[in-house]
Amino acid sequence: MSLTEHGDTKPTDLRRLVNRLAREVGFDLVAVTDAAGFDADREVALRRIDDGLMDGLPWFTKARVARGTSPDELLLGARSIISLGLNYYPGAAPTPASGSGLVARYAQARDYHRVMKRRMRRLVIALSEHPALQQADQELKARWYVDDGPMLDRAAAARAGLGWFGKNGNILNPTYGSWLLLGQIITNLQLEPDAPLAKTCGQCTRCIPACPTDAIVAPYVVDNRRCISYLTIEHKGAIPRDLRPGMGTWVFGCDICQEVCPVNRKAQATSDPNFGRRDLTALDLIELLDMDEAQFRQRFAGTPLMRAKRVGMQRNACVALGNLREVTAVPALGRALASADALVRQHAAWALGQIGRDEAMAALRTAESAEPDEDVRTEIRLALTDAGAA
Ligand code: B12
Ligand code: SF4
Ligand code: SF4
Repeated sequence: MSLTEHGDTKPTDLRRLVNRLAREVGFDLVAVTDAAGFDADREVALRRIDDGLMDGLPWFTKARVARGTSPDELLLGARSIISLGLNYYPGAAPTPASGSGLVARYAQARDYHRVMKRRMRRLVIALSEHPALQQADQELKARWYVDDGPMLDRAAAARAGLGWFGKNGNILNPTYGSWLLLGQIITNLQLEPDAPLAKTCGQCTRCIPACPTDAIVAPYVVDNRRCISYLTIEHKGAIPRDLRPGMGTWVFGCDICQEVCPVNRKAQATSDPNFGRRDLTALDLIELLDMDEAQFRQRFAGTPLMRAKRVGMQRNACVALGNLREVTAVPALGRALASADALVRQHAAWALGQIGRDEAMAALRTAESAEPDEDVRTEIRLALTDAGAA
């Protein structure tokens, strides 16, 4: 007997069950779409790769897009996709102390992959153990993905009607705005699908000019290489000099295109204790710059910040300090010029160049003669020119 032919497992009954269980395990939103291929989204994603807009993410390959937009390749016999949303909005935060580095709200939290995957697993187990399904005498098949899987999470959420595509690329929901993390369960269950929402951004374009690095190159199109989120988290090397000033004091991710979004004004704050960690709202940049590996791990283990690694975070701290241009940061940046990591030395040099002043020039000149790395030496020379001009 098929799962849908049994009296207690009609698509509508199952839908109610899925909705109830999803909320019980801790999701704020649940919607369903069928398991047809995401053909139009696949074409868009492949074109983005061809246009170089996904450059910098070597794992975002055409093969991955092809697989991720073909649910039946991910799960044999796939019939439905349960799209899940988790509200992470911590509410209005106190204004960070001057001299702090900003962390995107989604990362002021425990690692959400773990949080969401655990809940999805509980949901699948609860479903499979439910008497309604057990009577149907058919094995429930399911696979679940959050972020790091090949699926296009936003395309699935949009088709399921969980939200709509904003011009900043994010999925917006009338209740939670865009402060949502997304995940999917692909299953062999035949579930009543939802319709996509009929909402759009209308005439609003506010997020596009608000992006300080001009990463939203057209409505719905983000150039990965220019996005602060990419630059601070995923990018491993030197940050292009022309993008550094636009990064302001963001040291992990960026929320600007969401902060300016009018849909987010009425967003409900979460009560989930995994999110809204006040100790991660704004980081002391000098403390971050002075951390050794053990201190870094002790402070950030189990949080998304680990992804950028200590060296990446210290690089970002240098950029933020350069943008703040406070002379009080010169001693710490001087110490960073002696870091074992060339990447940190390179960005410390840039920061000192932005601050200017005699103290910064002196630190740069001392470092120049002893610097073994050619890239860092070049950066020091450019910084001395910047500092002179400042
Ligand atoms: C790679 C990636 C990034 C990259 C590249 C971003 C990008 N634009 O692709 C970087 C590192 C920059 C990034 C940044 C962020 N990310 Co990210 N990221 C991803 C990831 C892993 C893949 C995204 C992807 O497939 N991109 C490919 C392109 C083609 O997809 P797309 O941008 O959605 O494109 C669609 C639209 O353009 C639409 N479209 C095209 N034309 C038109 C026209 C109209 C009229 C309409 C309506 C739609 C439309 O069709 C396209 C295909 O579906 C997903 C997780 C996942 N597995 O899906 C998370 C994900 C998208 N990221 C997420 C988050 C939270 C963020 C940040 C907010 C984090 C932060 N605060 O720093 C920023 C937001 C930046 C931004 N404005 O987009 C969430 C989004 C949640 C939400 N509510 O939408 C996701 C889904 C992770 C998750 N599981 O929760 N991210
Ligand atoms: S996350 Fe920041 S850098 Fe990226 S598109 Fe939005 S405003 Fe621009
Ligand atoms: S700021 Fe305006 S255009 Fe941008 S996502 Fe929000 S509603 Fe859409």
